[in-house]
Amino acid sequence: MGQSKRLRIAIQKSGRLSKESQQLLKSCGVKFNVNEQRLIAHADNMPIDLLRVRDDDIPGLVMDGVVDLGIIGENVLEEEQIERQLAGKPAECTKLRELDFGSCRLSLAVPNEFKYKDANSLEGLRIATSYPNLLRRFMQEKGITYSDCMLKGSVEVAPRAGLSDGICDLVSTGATLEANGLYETEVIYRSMACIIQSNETQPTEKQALINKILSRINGVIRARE
Ligand code: PRT
Ligand code: ZN
Repeated sequence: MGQSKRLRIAIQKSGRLSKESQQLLKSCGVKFNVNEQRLIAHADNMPIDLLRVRDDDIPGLVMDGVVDLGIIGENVLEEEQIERQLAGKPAECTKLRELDFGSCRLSLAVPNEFKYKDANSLEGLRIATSYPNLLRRFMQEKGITYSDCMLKGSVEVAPRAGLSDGICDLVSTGATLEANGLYETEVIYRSMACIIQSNETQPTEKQALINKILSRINGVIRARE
């Protein structure tokens, strides 16, 4: 395959980060049109290709050096990093900076009728989550044993469906928890979107383009503050 001369940036295809990721790059002067059917969008005015993928795939693509940059939630980045470390896969990349969108927190939550004192109240119980590694790290630090119930979606309905006693899920407004008769008891991780770079050594020109994009991102975010 060889290294591409064009800068490859992975962004979320569709979801909570996709519009703002595209908007940020457009604000940096990268001109492109997205065709919903296509994985790749080529920029017209710079040697940049955008790869539009599932957010979960972005950290791995960057850590394996398949793409040069990625825009991703810190929650997904950190979860994947732990997963890869455990699997002995490349797990390094460089966080260039946090961005000004995608804010959320990964929290523990339990049913309204649950009498929660502190994290020890979860001892021996089952917790549903899409973030087993971040959950394990938190529970190990607290010395709490628990079982997990791995769900990629619909985590918030697990307690009512009898699948778990509590959940560990992303929260932004708290409306989803409330609608499902749950309350937040503990924030275990705070997250924003961020831009990451692969640790592969880049040819001078490509690195210069990365520096240019980064300095424009800094300017765009400063102007929005
Ligand atoms: O298809 P793909 O795999 O790419 O997307 P996805 O469905 O895995 O992710 P997506 O688009 O839902 O979220 C992408 C990223 O957005 C997350 O990894 C976070 O970094 C960030 N983000 C910010 C959020 C939220 N806020 C958020 N509220 N991701 C998910 N949620 C969900 C949460 O899981 C829960 O279902 O929204 C619900 C809670 O929201 P509130 O406002 O009711 O509290
Ligand atoms: Zn995802």
